[in-house]
Amino acid sequence: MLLPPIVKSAMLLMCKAVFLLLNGSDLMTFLKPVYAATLFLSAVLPAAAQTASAPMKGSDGKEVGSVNLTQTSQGVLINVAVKGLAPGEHAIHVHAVGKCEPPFTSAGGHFNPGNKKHGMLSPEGQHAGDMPNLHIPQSGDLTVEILNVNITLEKGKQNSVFDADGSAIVIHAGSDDYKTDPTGEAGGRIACGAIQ
Ligand SMILES: [Cu+2]
Ligand SMILES: [Zn+2]
Repeated sequence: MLLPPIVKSAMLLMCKAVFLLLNGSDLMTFLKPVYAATLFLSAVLPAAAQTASAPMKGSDGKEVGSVNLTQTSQGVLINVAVKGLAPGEHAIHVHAVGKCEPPFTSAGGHFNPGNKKHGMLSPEGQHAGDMPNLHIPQSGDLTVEILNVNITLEKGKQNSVFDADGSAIVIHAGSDDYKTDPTGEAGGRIACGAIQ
């Protein structure tokens, strides 16, 4: 019983409208089970892919792009689209707090629910929020996709980015050396977006 979400929503809306119009009339005896069945179906049918986003702002408050996150069976697929950044190598991480106030120290350290050390080159690594560097071309604009297998968008899980204080995507002035704990020596924070 696979219905596209648009059909599900339309069915539900129609039933809700009829429910409101005819509530109290004799027809309700017939319609109530239909309404109940529709509610039941909308609860048990598979939901659309879970997504989230992080609008990225520079330290001057200007928008520098956006990050879109999609839950997959293998982890979270992260689409990063930035513009006007300094060309070169820049670290990008998921940080522990969903708060982006310049100079973005408000976002806390790297998202690290597993209590690991920083970096994929560390034997005790890595933080769940650690990811490969972005290579910004001369134009300053870059769109790239990253699969992070260590995080989830599912609330309630130990490695969920939607924990009590949220999480943020942070881009740094320098590159991540993938080994220096706890920051990867990536320098200052040039862009930040709270995941919502
Ligand atoms: Cu970072
Ligand atoms: Zn880290």
